[in-house]
Amino acid sequence: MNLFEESKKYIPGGVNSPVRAFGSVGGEPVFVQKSKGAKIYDVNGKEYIDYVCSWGPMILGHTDDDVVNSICEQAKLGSSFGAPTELELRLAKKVVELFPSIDMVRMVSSGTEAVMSAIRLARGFTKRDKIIKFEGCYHGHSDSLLVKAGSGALTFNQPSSPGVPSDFAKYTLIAQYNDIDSVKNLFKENKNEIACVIVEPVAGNMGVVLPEDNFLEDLRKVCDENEAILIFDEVITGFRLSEGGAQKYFNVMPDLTTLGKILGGGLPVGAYGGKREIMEYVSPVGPVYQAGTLSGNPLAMAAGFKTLDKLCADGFYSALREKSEYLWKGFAKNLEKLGINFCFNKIESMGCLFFTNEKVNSFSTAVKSDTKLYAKFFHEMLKRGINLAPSQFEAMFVSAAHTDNELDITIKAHFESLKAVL
Ligand code: KE4
Repeated sequence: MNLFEESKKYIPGGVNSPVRAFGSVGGEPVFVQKSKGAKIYDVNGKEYIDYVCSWGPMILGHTDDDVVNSICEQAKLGSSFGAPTELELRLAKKVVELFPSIDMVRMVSSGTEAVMSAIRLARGFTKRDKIIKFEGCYHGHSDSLLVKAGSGALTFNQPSSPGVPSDFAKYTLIAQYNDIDSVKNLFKENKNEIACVIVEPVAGNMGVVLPEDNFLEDLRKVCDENEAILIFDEVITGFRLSEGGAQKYFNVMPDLTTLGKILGGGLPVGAYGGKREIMEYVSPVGPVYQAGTLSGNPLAMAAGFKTLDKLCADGFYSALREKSEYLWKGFAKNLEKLGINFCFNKIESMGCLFFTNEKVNSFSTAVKSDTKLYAKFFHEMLKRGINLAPSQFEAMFVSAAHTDNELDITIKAHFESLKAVL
């Protein structure tokens, strides 16, 4: 039976998240059956060295023994109670300990839910309706944020989704990443009407685009000047760039932070947190309502806590950085040997090869990439057993489980694949 054909009869596009459908790279998606360390195995037993890492969460590598044991132990005690548990308190305290700007945190079940809640909170707290996001940044699929979004929305060339009433989308103002003047102009044109600015401190959904020239510091300043809330969407960068995310890495403090992915260690978890004064505006303490049947789910709390516990071990990030730099250097040597000057953006253990010779530091430069050439490269790498994101506008991730040998195999495959497509 062709699983994809069969799935398409029961699940829209045969997938539970659009970007998995290989829509922009063509061909049939790999159906994964199991995983271990840096490897995933498809239903035919073919193995791949994985750099999707479930879109970020698997920073320890797949099926980490300690994380699996934590989940199994907790499963025997109960998977969901709909009541407070010590597990969620323990994880909340860990997040507060690790994230300098977070005094309090609320657990939810996805990054989308975290962002949706943080936006509602910012609007409720400031009593303003408008928000600023950046073209090409993706913050999940809640209505306010599906305007000029990145990730799958960009991949399928549907950055603004049907189904979002224009009356609603008009409250979402669009600025350009790394262009602080585009933000200042919006504040000037919408005086005292903007509740918040939401930004990916490192953009990971238009490929990887790094903040430049004090962009984050300037955002902090312009939000202070306009008494607007600065939200760092750290669903990708949280626990990825450092144990305290991008805000610790760049030492720029937002008012609210959204988290997900790594926080759940592979189970569904999102979270939003920040200054006590703002967070106490959330029900049941304050008037802004937000709730969730499986929020703080015991299994997810157990997986998340064990994951954070392990990435806080001495030397975790320096070892991960070393692995990542080794891979990035291998890629750079390949490009040099082949006389290619494509733009490769990277920071710590996340990176992206843009199929364009231009420096990519904005949405407009990112979309100049040759997505057809990326698609060919993607399949050449897949053929060689390397699993990359099936879209030019995503990031690749290195995990603590990638061995030197697997990195060498990847560097070799990268050279051969580029040679084959160019
Ligand atoms: P989820 O609702 O998918 O857990 O999180 C939404 C989200 C929020 N913020 C950022 C910065 C994100 O990157 C995401 C989700 N990321 C995409 C891939 N870049 C998820 C992959 C998918 O949609 O299948």
